[in-house]
Amino acid sequence: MKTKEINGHPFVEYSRDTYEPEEMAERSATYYHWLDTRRTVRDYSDKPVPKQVIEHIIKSASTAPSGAHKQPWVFCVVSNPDLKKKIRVAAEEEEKESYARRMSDEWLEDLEHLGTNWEKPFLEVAPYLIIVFKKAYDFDENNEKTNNYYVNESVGLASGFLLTAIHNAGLVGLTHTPSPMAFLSKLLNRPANERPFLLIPVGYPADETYVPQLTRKPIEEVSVFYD
Ligand code: IYR
Repeated sequence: MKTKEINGHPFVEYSRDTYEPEEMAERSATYYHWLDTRRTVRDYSDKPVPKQVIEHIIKSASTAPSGAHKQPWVFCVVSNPDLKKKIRVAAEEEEKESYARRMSDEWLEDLEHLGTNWEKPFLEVAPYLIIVFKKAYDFDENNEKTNNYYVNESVGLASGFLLTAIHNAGLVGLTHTPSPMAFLSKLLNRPANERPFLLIPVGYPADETYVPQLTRKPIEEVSVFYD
């Protein structure tokens, strides 16, 4: 392996498989069609999922790029039934208040076609809840505060990687955002530098699962090419 130094830091030579245009076109099309079969699912089976699968999914998420390679994320994995129940009870308490009073009429109307409400049975039924925390700052080996950069972008990317890894495993997930999320810091005993970012139940879909009939925006609507 060829190496060199930049600013006194080690670099290793990198190369990867590349493809001729035809194969590239085929691979990118195949990947798109596969990724397009991912759906947000709210109905879960309680069928167990091997812990090793969850570990691989988290390792995949943690390959995401991050500001200054700080990897400012922590994935809390909850399978303990008592803790799942506590999370469900606390989330539903907040969601009840949100749906009844905190969300605007426009917001509630925008959600109607998704069929969501304050009830969150998946928080108990799904075998795993992955709660993604962002690290607003960190500590070095001397316990001095250190900075993280582009934390939301970084943790958003890692969460995207997490969702594709879940899809790849043949499992389903849901980007759940109970609001406010402070109860998660408390129930999971997280330190002050860690802030809840997303709660993602992971599992098999329920035997009979329905998702809203959605279409995705066509490429013309989501891109601008400057040739
Ligand atoms: N957090 C609530 C409400 C909700 C908000 C949006 I924006 C959604 O896309 C879906 C739901 C809930 O989880 O029900």
